Amino acid sequence: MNISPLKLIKGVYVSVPETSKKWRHSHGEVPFVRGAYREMYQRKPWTIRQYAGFETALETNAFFKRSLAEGQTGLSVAFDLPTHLGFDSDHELAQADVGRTGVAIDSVEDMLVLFDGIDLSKVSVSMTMNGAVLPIMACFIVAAGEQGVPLEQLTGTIQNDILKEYIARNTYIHSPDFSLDVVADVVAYCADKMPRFNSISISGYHFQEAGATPELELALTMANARAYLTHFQQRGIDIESVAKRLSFFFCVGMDFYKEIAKLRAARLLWSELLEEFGVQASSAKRLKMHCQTSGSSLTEMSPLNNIVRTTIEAMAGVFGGTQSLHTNSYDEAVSLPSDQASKVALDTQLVLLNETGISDVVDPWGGSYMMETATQNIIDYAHQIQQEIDEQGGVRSLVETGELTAFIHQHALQAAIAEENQDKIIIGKKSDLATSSSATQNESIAAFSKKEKKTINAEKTLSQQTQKMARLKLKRNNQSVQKALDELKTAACNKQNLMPFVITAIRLRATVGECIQALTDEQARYSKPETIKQASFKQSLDVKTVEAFQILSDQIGRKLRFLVAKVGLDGHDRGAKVIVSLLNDLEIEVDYLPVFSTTDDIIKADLRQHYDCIGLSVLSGAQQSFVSTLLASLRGDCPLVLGGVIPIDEENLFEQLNVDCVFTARHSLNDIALALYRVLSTRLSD
Ligand code: SCA
Ligand code: 5AD
Repeated sequence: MNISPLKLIKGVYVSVPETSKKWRHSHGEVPFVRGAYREMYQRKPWTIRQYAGFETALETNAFFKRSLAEGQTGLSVAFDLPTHLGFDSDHELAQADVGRTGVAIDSVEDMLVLFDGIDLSKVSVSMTMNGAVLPIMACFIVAAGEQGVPLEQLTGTIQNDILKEYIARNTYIHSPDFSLDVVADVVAYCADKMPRFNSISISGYHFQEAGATPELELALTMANARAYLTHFQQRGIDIESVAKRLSFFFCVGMDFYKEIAKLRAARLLWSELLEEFGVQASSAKRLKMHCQTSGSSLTEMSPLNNIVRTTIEAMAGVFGGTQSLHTNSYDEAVSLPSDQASKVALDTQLVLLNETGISDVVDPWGGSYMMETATQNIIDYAHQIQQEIDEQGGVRSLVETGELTAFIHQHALQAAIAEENQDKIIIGKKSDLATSSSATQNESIAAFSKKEKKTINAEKTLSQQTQKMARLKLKRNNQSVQKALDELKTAACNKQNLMPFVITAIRLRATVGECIQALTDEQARYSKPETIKQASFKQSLDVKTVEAFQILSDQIGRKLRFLVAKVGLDGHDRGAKVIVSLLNDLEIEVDYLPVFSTTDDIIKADLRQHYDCIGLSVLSGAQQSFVSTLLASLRGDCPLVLGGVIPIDEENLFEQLNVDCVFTARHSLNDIALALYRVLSTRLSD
């Protein structure tokens, strides 16, 4: 793929494109550019839907109730990584990650606690679940049933968007073919039994977080939407009957005008796409979206500035006509939201809604020369990307080759270069290791993060979940569970809709992990090919550092050898891959262990290669556990550096553990290169 980002929006615009005259009256009507509904927020404000989840269902339930009492109007569940990947909390690969980046759900018993005292016939619930979508949907359905809420009354959304998992987010379990059938099973089941439930949330958010520009985010989301429709059609699903419940999810970043234009363009593209698929009813062609402000736009330094960023992004979401919105917390780059930060994030929406008058006008940017031109440009760009994807064999094949992932990563590299060269300025993002003012600033973030940072009690969560599962297994009828799981396996072999089988198993108290295990027994877990594009950071790097590496390598008479590893279940690999590209530019030989590697994999790789340095990337908060395990078995003379979301107040701890350097988003590439050089030159001269 080789299309450059759009060069929008600078200069004076003197006219609107002809096409935009056609959508002048499109608020509430095809092609919906000006809004999904005629009266928009005057009739119903957007849903304030903050994404949240941590530790056990009990803790998250209390948080949900508090948020609803404080003015939130919908719920959104963040599951922990083991749940995403279909591992029960007692699985050995799950241990470090239980309850860390979301709530741990092992069985319907947890789901019952999660919604205890929350009336599921009244509150709509979004669940960000993709890999383990079958057992999680089943837990929700069974829990609602046991709460006395009939299926047809349930409102909410299941993310159920597996294509973007392969492309960017990495919580997939099965092969693409198998997974697409699972997506279709859920969509068909919901259309049949849960008419008020949105059966998919086709997501672009994660593309932008992984590096895509807003226009690329939209183009890829629409390409995925087309791939789903094609697949549903092949499966014999009537598109007309499911279209109304296919919803969307976008990121709103800091490129203000472009983000508004993107959301307007999205509605036209979807209505156009459904027409192509023969959908008749105009209400089915209405694109409904959730938006979330951009996590990756926020900085670790000067965290209060993030409130400003999030407010601006939220405004773009509202100007763009979103139906539902999450505003990120200002401590994003340090930890999960603290209580205070989540309150500010929620209040940001309440202020916009109640104090500003912004929601009084439908599509306030409509008719602006600039906005109409930008909207048309983005529509054209999306068509161009679709054409290129088609020419290269379509989304499904580009997912399998890793080409789309690589294309997004190329944009991430361009962004990293722009930041390094200061072509793109982000206020207070980088700390220059050499200057004393940054030392003062580091102290102030350390103080900030110590005082307010949310801490996860991972050990307690793990032990409570493990005990709860042991009790569940004692109480249930293990024979019936086994029978239900066997039937699930058979249904999978016969390509039946798996939803009813999983619901039966979950009702009998099978665990999430057992249901996934039944499926992976038939077909092993999928691992995707890794392709990492090469940037050229060289022009941005300090010549002296580049030369110093060269001299070091000449001195030892060979190239330096590094291992970069993503450890644990955390799928965020944007940063790790940028580092691989940086090391390549420094003429270092790099091996990359992709997402889901274990500390054992690292030790084994090092036994074979004897690396000059190992870099570990962790964004899930589980760094202490991984570092301790790794250091217990790693060669003492091998330098270890750590990167990711590492709170600054933990740095001393890692120093004591003999971690050579800790890097986070506040470090520039030049800082990282220089620090690595210092580590290596000291170690190699020892
Ligand atoms: C709304 N309605 C209106 C109206 N506005 N009717 C007339 N005039 C108006 N102006 C009606 C709708 O038709 C609907 O009724 C009902 O009111 C509810 O409104 P809604 O607009 O559908 O709102 P909501 O229920 O909130 O649904 C929004 C949406 C849904 C459709 C987008 O899919 C959703 O809530 N998505 C959230 C997804 C989410 O939270 N994802 C988090 C991802 P009917 O239903 O009768 O039509 S977090 C993530 O992935 C983070 C990253 C990570 O990696 O972890
Ligand atoms: N609770 C609250 N917000 C979360 N995010 C991710 N996990 C959680 C959670 N458990 C938010 C962060 C992140 C984005 C993808 O979602 O803002 O950047």
